[in-house]
Amino acid sequence: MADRRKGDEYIVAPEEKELYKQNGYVHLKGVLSEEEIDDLEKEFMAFIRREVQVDGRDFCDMSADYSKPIENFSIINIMLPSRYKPSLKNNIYERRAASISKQLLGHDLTFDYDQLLAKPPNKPDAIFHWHQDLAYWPVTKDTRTASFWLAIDNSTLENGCLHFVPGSHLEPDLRDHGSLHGNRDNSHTLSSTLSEKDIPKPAELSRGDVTVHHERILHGSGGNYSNSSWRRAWVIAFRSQETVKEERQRGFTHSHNDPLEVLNAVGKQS
Ligand SMILES: O=C(O)CCC(=O)C(=O)O
Repeated sequence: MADRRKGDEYIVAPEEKELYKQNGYVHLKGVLSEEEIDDLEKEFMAFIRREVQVDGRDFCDMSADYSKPIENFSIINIMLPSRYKPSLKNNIYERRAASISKQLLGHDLTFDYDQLLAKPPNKPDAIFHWHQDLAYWPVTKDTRTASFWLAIDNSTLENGCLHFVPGSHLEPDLRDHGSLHGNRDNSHTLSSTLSEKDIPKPAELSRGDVTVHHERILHGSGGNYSNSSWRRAWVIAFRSQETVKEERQRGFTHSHNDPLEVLNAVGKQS
């Protein structure tokens, strides 16, 4: 595996590029070394222990509404860790992800946002509902996205690994999504449903592996049934420079504290 990592680069094979195109996601092994993951894990846990200040709804539970007490969270979701801890900017994961995003989608791709997601053990209700990422974002002219999902723990069926519906990114229209808890002021979470034809595939990952997924692929994950294992993931999304600029002009930063009128305008063209 080490030969695919070359400093800040990670070499993507031609067949992996093809898988991203055809299936809407690709599993890349060993993007981070054990040592590199150890460092990231320490940073991750400082957020979980609330040693880094995160404002308001940027520390939330994606499986519940905003009234749930923090100590009972089932999917701990921390938005924009590198905004709250600027020394995380341009870390080794971000640099390798930048290299991969350029190989998959082109040189104009740039960092858009990052996010930490953790399911503690024994959380069968840690369900991340089916969705397409683009349903969460304003629709811009150029929607190209490489969304990275880095496994901090081995991610398994038991502890609630991601599932993707291969090929769903090729559908011309986004699926219908509804607010899981009535409206965006109760919770950030949107939810869609599978049709009979959808065949989700689990993405079981080893610590240090990533999946990279397309903005239109239908995906979600189940609860954590393990009584010992966390399921922690570090997400970074790369989008085109033009799109990131347009998002910011519209006041959309991926913070869950963005104004409600901005959040309610998602799925609409400017
Ligand atoms: O971690 C999960 O279960 C869901 C993550 C997700 O939806 C994403 O990274 O786009």
